[in-house]
Amino acid sequence: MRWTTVAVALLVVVAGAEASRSRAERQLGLNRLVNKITSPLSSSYAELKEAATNYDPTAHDDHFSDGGAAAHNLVEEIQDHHVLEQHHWFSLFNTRQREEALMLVDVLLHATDSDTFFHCAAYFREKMNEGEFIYAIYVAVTHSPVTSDLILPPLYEVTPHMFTNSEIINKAYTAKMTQTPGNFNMEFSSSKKNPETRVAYFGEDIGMNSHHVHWHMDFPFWWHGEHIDRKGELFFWAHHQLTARFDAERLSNWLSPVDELHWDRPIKDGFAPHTSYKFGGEFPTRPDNKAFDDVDGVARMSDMIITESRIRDAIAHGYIEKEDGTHVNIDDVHGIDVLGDVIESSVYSPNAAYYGALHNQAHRVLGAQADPHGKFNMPPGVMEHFETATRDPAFFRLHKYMDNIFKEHKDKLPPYTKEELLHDNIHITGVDVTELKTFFEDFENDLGNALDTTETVADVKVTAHVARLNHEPYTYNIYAHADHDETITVRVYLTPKYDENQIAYDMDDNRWGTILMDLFWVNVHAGDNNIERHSYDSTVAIPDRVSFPTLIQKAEEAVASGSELDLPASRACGHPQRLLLPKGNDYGMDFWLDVFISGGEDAVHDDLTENDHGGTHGYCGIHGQKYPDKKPMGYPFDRRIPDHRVVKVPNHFGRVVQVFHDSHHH
Ligand SMILES: [Cu+2]
Repeated sequence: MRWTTVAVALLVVVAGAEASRSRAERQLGLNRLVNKITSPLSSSYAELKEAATNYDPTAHDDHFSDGGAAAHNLVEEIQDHHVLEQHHWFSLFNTRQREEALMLVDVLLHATDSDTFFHCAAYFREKMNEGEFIYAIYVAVTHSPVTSDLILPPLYEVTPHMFTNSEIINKAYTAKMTQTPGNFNMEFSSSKKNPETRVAYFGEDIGMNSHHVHWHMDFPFWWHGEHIDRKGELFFWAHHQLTARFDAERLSNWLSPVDELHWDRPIKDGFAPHTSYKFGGEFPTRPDNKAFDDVDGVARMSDMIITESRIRDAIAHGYIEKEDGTHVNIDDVHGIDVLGDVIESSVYSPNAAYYGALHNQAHRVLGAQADPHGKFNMPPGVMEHFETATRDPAFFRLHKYMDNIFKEHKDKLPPYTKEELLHDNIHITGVDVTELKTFFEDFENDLGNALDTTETVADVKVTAHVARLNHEPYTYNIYAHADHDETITVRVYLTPKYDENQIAYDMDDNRWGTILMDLFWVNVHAGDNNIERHSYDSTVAIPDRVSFPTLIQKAEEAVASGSELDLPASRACGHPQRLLLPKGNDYGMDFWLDVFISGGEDAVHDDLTENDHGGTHGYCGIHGQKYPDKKPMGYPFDRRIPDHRVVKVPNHFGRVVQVFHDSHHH
């Protein structure tokens, strides 16, 4: 009797392996795997529960592209009790914890069908640390062809502790204990006495945090899989844009642009995160004017200074010295890509032993300043997680510091000449834009996953709401005369016109603060053209994420009724559409709006006029393909402009626009 049941179950598993799962079924599987991550899989998830208990990852070697090697390896590590316990914090910057998470990534990325993917995930979910599991499955879903059409549930609703103030989490617990639903107002972490609070809506925006963590999942520094195009340059560019955008937000809030960090001077701004790990206690707090301490087991401050000077030496020399002593030239358009790999540093760095890992070490050093010698057993700081790092003002200081190193390299390159910038088929005669207006609105997110689940206590609805920046949709019209039909490359930039003292920036001063608003390809015909473009078409931004409760409901309904999942696939990497337009002010903040058109030969793919390749290539490239624009990211404002006349080509049009802020919005 018993044996028959086992045999039937085996048959079901084997039969299941041959049938491919619909998108709705796979989405449902993903939702269930990441739902309530700190509790065991719900017994109502029969198939996953069964796999968690009875699936044997080492018995399916032909379902893995590596012959099951990664699965055998991980199972062995678990059997030998080498892996991190559950209910413990996880940080990607912790070397051993990262190794474990990557072992699971390895298993999942080698799974060749969805059954193997989901059964393995269910099996390891119950045996590995929850943080490692979430990181691994998010990265695997991002990169595996088996799951590439799925929607990743928003991390702020999967691991709410990383995004939500402890005060709110405590209220959520009380709500469940007393079985009273609640919707709680979340404040920013500092008081109004701290000028940095004026821009906390940017650094603490959960959509921005989500973009940042997903950027690093699309482009992991440890990535050794298929080559990712211009990964180092994208590291520079995505963070450069965060820096430029943060400075613009500061200017509209009467703050001066961010000052860079110095290893030999105190960290001016402290930070109290008001956030706790689900397991591991509170995120450490750093007071104002903390002098840097060496961090045991990570780096001495003198190491940081040496690493920096080796990189700056390389920039001055114009080459990177590889491990074998040969040179990689960086005094050209590809130099930025190499330098990005070096500074991050990623697996692509030509000589990490010599040039170190400036960015990653800096994150760790900053994160550990509250307890540099481990005397107080503090868990990692907010700087040691990509989803929490931008909350800390030190994040932007650190990135300004690295951004200035990149600038040192870009400033060494020769300025573009008029001949290089001129595209004589196009003459832009004007640019119109509808009203540009920002406002704050209330946003609600679900906290259900913050709470523990048992079969005996019912869940109650708990949500948080928080003020977030948004803007009215806008449209611009670019009027361009063409001599002949052509596909053209259009770049749209926005740059603050005045500094914090209301002194107009010189073009060469503010070009580094230029914000990419859109990058697209369009066909023009001989004669006059009106190129109309909407804010929501921008290839820089993604729309609001589908909430986790909605995602769960839609997938369950679709599977139950045997219909398709009626949600479009969408990338998780992308600047939030809401934050596309920097905040204005009551009187209208002046920005330069620059439109720069070049020829279709800058397009890397042939179909860019009708295919946006996932929508968010501006800061996130195209997944699995080449970055669509052949020109350096930020072109033509990436180089010095010693003579304004050079950029005054007919295919460039600059005008001043005002961005208003409606402080009385509803
Ligand atoms: Cu980052």
